Amino acid sequence: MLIRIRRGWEIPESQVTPENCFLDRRRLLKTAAAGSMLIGSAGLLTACDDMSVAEAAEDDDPSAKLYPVSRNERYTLDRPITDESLATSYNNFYEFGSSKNIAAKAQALPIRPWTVTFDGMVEEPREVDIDDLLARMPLEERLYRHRCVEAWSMAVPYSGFPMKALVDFAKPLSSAKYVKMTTFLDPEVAGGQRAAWYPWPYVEGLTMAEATHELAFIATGLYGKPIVKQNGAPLRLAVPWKYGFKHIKSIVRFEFTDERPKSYWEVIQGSEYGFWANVNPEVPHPRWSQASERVLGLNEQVPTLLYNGYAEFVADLYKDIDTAEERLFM
Ligand SMILES: Nc1nc2c(c(=O)[nH]1)N[C@H]1C(S)=C(S)[C@@H](COP(=O)(O)O)O[C@H]1N2
Ligand SMILES: [Mo]
Repeated sequence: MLIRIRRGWEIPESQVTPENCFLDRRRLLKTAAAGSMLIGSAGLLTACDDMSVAEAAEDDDPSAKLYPVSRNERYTLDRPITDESLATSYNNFYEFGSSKNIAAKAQALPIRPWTVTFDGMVEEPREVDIDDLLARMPLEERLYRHRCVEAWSMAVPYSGFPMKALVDFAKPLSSAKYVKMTTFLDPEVAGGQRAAWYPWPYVEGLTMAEATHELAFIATGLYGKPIVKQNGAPLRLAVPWKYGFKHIKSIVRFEFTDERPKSYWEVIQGSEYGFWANVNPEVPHPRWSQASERVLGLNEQVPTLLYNGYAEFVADLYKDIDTAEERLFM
């Protein structure tokens, strides 16, 4: 018998599923196309009918046919899913500017063809086309909380695959200690990259233990569709126990190394944005408290949880690290 113990932060699934019109509608359309439609669908369609723009855009994306994918129920939320319109219009993506309002500018990013490079300490370096990679990876959907270091948060359904599958595919040498990830560099399409005082391209890093942890996820979809450009198409990182700036977008390279990479924000201001960046309500940012967060859409302040609520999954990763030496929460 399978006994599942509900963790402290979990709530009944019924409180999050009503947001899932996007899935219901897509299933409905597929059923209709197959000719087995029952009456009553018109009302359902109207109820969930706010996605025509996104649907038009996905017609051009060769990965659109892969989604939606089935949800992995292991990862649950303690709050409703954030509205898709909010999660795709309130973004941090400095390549396209330092405001939250970069979605329109991000549409200039060409996402096909898109080549991902695996190199550094690997058996053999290789370059892979994103659609070939997607075809080889085990796609699933996960509901994850996202906590920005700026003390706002949301809850989103990512589709994608465990980063462990990607690491296995890359075949790193046993001497590799870190994976360094790099965002595209193209100042012609990304106006922010013309600002020479930022250390472009955006870089992030994880230890091998973090990268192969079950929660580390490569998101290639969002709300049951290919991930949109402003959220980091065609592939971005999701490590929900860490602050949002670790979630590097539009990745072109995974390099395996035995040297700890210095990440983009660490170069800009290392005293405020460190390598580890694990969420901890008791460790304030030098300029503000991290004790609570503003939940986007609810406009409600809720207490922030240790490791963003994922302590039961990840605390063990850090048990042997000397906190006098390493700032795990900054
Ligand atoms: N390449 C790149 N990745 C990035 C950023 C960025 O500016 N450039 N911003 C980060 C920050 S601070 C956050 S909070 C998240 C925001 O992701 P979202 O827009 O999908 O919510 O992306 C992260 N990834
Ligand atoms: Mo962030």
